Amino acid sequence: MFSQLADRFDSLFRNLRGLGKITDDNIQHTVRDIRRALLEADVNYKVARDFIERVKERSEGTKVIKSVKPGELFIKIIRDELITLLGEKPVQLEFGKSKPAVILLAGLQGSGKTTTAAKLGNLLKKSGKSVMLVAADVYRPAAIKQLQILGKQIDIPVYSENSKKPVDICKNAVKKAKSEKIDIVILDSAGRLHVDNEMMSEIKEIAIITNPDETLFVVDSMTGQDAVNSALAFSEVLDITVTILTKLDGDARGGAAISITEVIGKPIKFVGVSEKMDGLEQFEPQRIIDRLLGFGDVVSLVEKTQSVMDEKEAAKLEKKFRKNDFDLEDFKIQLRQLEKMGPMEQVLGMMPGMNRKALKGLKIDDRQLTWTEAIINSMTPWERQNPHAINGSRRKRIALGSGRSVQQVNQLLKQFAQMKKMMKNMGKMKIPGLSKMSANSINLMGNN
Ligand SMILES: Nc1nc2c(ncn2[C@@H]2O[C@H](COP(=O)(O)OP(=O)(O)OP(=O)(O)O)[C@@H](O)[C@H]2O)c(=O)[nH]1
Ligand SMILES: [Mg+2]
Repeated sequence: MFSQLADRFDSLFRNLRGLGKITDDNIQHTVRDIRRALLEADVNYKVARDFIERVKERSEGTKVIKSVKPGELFIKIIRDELITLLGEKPVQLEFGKSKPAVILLAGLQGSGKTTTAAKLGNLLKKSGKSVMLVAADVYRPAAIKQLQILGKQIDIPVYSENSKKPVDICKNAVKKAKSEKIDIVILDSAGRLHVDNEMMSEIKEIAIITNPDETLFVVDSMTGQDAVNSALAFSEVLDITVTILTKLDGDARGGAAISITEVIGKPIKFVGVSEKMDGLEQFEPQRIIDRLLGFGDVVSLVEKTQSVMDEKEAAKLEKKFRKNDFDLEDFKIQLRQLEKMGPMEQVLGMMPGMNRKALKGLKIDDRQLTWTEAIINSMTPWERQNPHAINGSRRKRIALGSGRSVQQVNQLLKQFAQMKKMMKNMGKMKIPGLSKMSANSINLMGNN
């Protein structure tokens, strides 16, 4: 997510941390670097300009403060301003009293409306609401079918008609939902190029007729500066309430999307992080920014860990860790849990202080988990408890049994030994236990 910006901030902050004091010179220097980073990430130039103005103003005010760590103070200012830019708190969708509540999705062609409609339906359904999806795109031949397939996957009814009039379809759908006492209706509109006046007036009419509780502007985070223009065009005809950024999983820049918040003055509510039906996350500015700035995302990490890890098991492992009698059997258990947490790069990205450059160098291959597990599986219980005592012939046997090379077995054992050494020191640190454990295991797998 925003990986290019994150990289830039990474090196910027490394320099800042060493600052002895804040001077005009280094303020100039830093804001220039920030500006460049923002522009390269496709942040709208006006937004970037205003942003650095604010940072500059505030950092000038701190020149006189005798801070212990001036660099950290500077970093804090940047963080605060980014939070101001993206919003302090996550926003909530608001539904009026009358049922059904109506959600209208609008956005450019291919921005992800249909997928998001289904993902959102899925999310709302999980929160206990009854949902109806409405196929109001009668222009693209396969559009209705697409929504029907998604609806089936998540077991949500899809309303469609043979009619060629989206406005009528939406009106009828809301009526039907009302008679069936459905809580929420999600209208999937046709994709449009904003130059297309006819379609723009159509969506306007849909909005007038259905009077949506929420009008969501869906935008592909990979679109460049044009995203800002289309956001403006849509906000002229529609009363957009929140923005949804899609395809953040594939995005390296995303700056244009950041700019939208500022330009149309509407917060981001959700982000799409995969094509799958569970790939819609609540947008939480502070967390995203902390991740962006390399502070890690301990909250998400801990939540993720908790969701897959048995608490008792975790406590047991942690204890072993502290006592440093963690063996390869324990390690295997932990690998399984790591596997459940999702792609390794995502997990790693949440760790505080995780150097992104190093992360890139690692070339994390999720198959490593399986391979490492295969090697451990080929060991006898005694070998798992006494990895230091595994001799040459045993190594050969393990390699054969697991289908990996002797070299890979050697590497695993060597790194496990290193990890145990490291653990002695880590035991004294106060990072939430689990993330620490994971950090170790990943270290171990990286070069396997
Ligand atoms: N990786 C990823 N792909 C996404 C995401 N959201 C949507 N997509 C993909 O983007 C493509 C377009 O998505 P649609 O939902 O069809 O977009 P749309 O806005 O409905 O398109 P039109 O109806 O043609 O305007 C599809 O291949 C989706 O699977 C996301 O968050 N991540
Ligand atoms: Mg669509």
